[in-house]
Order: sequence, then C-alpha cells, then structure tokens
Amino acid sequence: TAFATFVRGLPKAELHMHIEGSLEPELMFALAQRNGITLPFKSVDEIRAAYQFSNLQDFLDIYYQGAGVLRTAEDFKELALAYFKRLAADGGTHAEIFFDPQTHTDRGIAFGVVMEGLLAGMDEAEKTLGVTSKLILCFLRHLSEDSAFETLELAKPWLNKLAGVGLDSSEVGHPPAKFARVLQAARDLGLKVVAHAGEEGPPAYVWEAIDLVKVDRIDHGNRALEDEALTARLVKDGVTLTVCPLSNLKLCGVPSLDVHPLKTMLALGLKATVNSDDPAYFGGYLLENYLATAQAVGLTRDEIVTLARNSFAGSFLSEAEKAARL
Ligand code: ES4
Ligand code: ZN
Repeated sequence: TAFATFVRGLPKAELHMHIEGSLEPELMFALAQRNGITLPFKSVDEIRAAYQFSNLQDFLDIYYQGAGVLRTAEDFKELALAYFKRLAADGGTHAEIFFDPQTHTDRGIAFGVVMEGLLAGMDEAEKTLGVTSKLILCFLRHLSEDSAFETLELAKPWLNKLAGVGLDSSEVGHPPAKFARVLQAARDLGLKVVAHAGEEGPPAYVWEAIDLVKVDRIDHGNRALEDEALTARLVKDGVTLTVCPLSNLKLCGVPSLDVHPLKTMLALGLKATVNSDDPAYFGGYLLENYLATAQAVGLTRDEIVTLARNSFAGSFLSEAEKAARL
C-alpha cells in the first residue's frame, strides 16, 4: 500500500533489538548442524510451533536455549549480518543492538569471540548496506551483581567498541536497584546506561531506573502509564521509551494490538519509539512493528514521522550525526 511504502521509505533507527533474538529457526538449525549440537526439535516448523508464550519467562527459556547454537565468531557475524539485511529492507538505517554476553561466557564462549563476530557483522553491514550500528552490552538481571561486575571486567578491553550497557532478562523480582552499582561503574567508564523497565515490572522499577540508576533511555516502559506522576516526569525529562509492540503482544503484555498504548504514549507527549525486541521470536521486524501497530491503533503519517524522528533523537548518535539523519 501507499502507507506501507511511505513507512518503509522513512529512515528509521532501531533502538531495542536483542541480536540473539534475531536468530531465525533456519539459521538456528544450520548452526546446530555445523556445530554438532542436538536441538530438541526435528524441524524448522517444530521450532516455530514452540514459539507460543504466556509471559516473558516462557520466552526467555526458549530464547536462551536457542542461543546455545552460537559458538564461533563466524556464527555471530552471520547472525548480525542477517539482521542488518532485514533492517535495511525495512528502511532501517541505524541500529543500537543489545547482546547478552553472560549467555555465552557461561557456556564457555569467550567474550572476545562474541565481540569479534558481532563487530565483523556490523562492519560489513555499514560497508555493504550503509546501515550504521552501535553495541549495547546487557547484564542479565536474573544473575548476580557479582556476575555483572565480572562481565564489565571482561568488557574493559573493548570499551571503545561499546556504546552502552543495559539490563535485560527476567524483570519481576530483579529491580534496577540490584544493579545500581555496576551500572554506575559502567557510566564512570564513559558508557551510556539503559534498562528494561515496566515491561512486566511495576512503575516503581521505572522510578528506580530514572531516579537511582539515571538511565539514558527506558526499554519498554509500558507500565509507567499506570502512574500519572511518573508519566509526567518522563514527559518533562523527555525520556525516550523503546517500545516493542509485537513483543508486548506475543508476551501477553497486551491482549490485542488494538489496545496497545503506543498512540496514547504519543498523545501524552512521551518520546516513544517503535522497535522489534526479538524479531525472530515475535513474528516481525521493524517495519512490521510499525505497520501492524499503525493498522491496529490508527497511526497517522504525522505520528509515524514523530516515531521515526524520536528514534534518531533518542539514539546515541552524536548531535551532528542526528542532525544529518533525521
Ligand atoms: C528480552 Cl523482551 C525481553 N525482555 C527482557 N529481556 C529480554 N532479553 C531478550 N528479550
Ligand atoms: Zn528487550
């Protein structure tokens, strides 16, 4: 349609995408074979059929299992390059991608192997697709603060290749406060700080993320809308929210896309963006998130432009780079 062509043609940045969550079943199968790993699935169709989740934890269990096929730098490079190709096809021109090093180091894959592979994919994407990207190291919040500090230590030789750190994995029971010290240590090293908050967790976790951790962006933030004072604060401070509509649908954060709060967020003056989160698991890449949400809640072209602008304004590109790309 003309609307889809318009949305595809708008330059867009993706600010919330876990690279391990872009592992398509086809590549998972191929890597399992190449690396001699036995998957508990007999076919690609069987893998897809298993992607039915009632909540975040259901998804995480299968997502960590899937990541187990990634072993070599070449595997990580192929994974990243496949994502950037999809992004470019969707009119994405910049991405700030999350990765979960603990998922790999805890099974004996060296931190440097992960970095070398992802960086090679990012390099090739810029050269061959013109897509720029940055890396955000996420600490798994279901693990300990000590483990996060050990991971930050492993990252120190790679600091100039990292834009920031984030917090992901199981939210409820693991508030931002648990990681306030390690996130501060990362900030002291010159890294940006983001955190998943208000995906399944209460508004109190979003308060902690802004007041205690002083994050540069909130990942998701949906449940902030339950707290009027919090919403007002996010508007006043112009905090970017990296919203992931199809993720919210698949993880049952919303019963249907028709009642997704994205349009309300924009109406309230929140700096919302649209993102795909774990596109291989949630059934759509960046453009599909824009289009499905636009269809369901009735976004105008002006609102789409606002979302695309917000994506660059909320990125970690320099002000000069932003000005050139908005
Ligand atoms: C995630 Cl959707 C989501 N939430 C929290 N942690 C994650 N890791 C990968 N996807
Ligand atoms: Zn996420």
